[in-house]
Amino acid sequence: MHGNLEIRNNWTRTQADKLYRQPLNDLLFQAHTIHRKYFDPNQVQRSKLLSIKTGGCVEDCAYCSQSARNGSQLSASKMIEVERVLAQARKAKEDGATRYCMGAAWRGPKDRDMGALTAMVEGVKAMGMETCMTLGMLEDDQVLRLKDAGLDYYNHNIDTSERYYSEIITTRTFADRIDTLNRVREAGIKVCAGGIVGMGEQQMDRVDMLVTLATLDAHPDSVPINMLIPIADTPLAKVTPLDPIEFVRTVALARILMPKTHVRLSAGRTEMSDEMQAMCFFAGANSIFVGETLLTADNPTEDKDAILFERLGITAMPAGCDGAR
Ligand code: SAM
Ligand code: DTB
Ligand code: SF4
Repeated sequence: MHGNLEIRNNWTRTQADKLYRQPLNDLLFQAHTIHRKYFDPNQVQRSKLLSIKTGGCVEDCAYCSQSARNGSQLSASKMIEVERVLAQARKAKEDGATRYCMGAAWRGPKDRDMGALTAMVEGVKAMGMETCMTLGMLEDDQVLRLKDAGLDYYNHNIDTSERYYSEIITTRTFADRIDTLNRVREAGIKVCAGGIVGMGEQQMDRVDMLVTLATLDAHPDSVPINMLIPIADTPLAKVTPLDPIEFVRTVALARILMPKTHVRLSAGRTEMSDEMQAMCFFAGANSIFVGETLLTADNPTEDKDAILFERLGITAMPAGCDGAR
């Protein structure tokens, strides 16, 4: 437990549910008040993603373009060479990204991949950017090798509530995800863990997902909130889109439950209006992915984001600054 009463690991579902359902103006006011207490409200951190191994994944995540078990047409590729990753990272740095996130369509890395992965981490760090990887489940020795290479963050999403999890993924369990998160945190790598909304879940699933994250032994350092990007031929291709106000409520609740965490407005921004994104920044989102591709799906162009930041008076969080007050 922390000394500060606002930073709590003992949130109950009832408390969180009450916060989520309060009148929107009250929820936004409360979230924004907390946001400005802990962060500069006009600064947003920018991360850049690269898919270092695309498609052909053995897992059956119902939302994902990269699962070999879904009907999607994406073909499997091999892991890309270290030098190519570093060349892309250099470009991202020139474009203003402060964190470079490398993602692979794996259930988990194989030991034969570890040499290349650690070389990527070392190379990107040497450029002065923070490093993040998302590679699926990790064993203890793999965590240690990544930590030794200097990995700053590991992204591993719980994706939804424990209750709804088996509707979305059957090839691994919610507990498997929590195990990897605990291993990563115990090794001293910063944790990035969030989920996806708009997958046909109930309001209580969104609340429960955030309560799970906020009651881990320590709050994740960053929490990505993804809006489902419906991918053709996947089981979730035709799911009814989520009311944008529900998305904003989810961001606001994440901010209230985890005051010092970077809340990332992640996948799905191409379908969001500028006004909706502005509401999310007011509600406490203070990080985004930049660049026109996420892993496989579209994201707003740098130019479009630059105009949005200009209109909102938002500036990019400088490198090496976590934006905290
Ligand atoms: N294979 C690794 C894993 O699952 O942890 C890493 C890559 S995986 C694509 C990273 C995250 O992207 C997923 O956990 C999910 O939260 C998010 N994601 C994947 N497809 C998405 C989609 N269509 N819409 C929104 N978020 C998505
Ligand atoms: C996260 O929570 N969102 C990012 C990152 N972590 C790895 C990935 C979004 C993927 C969106 C779908 C795609 O590009 O295929
Ligand atoms: Fe594989 Fe990750 Fe996609 Fe699931 S989300 S199918 S584990 S790449």
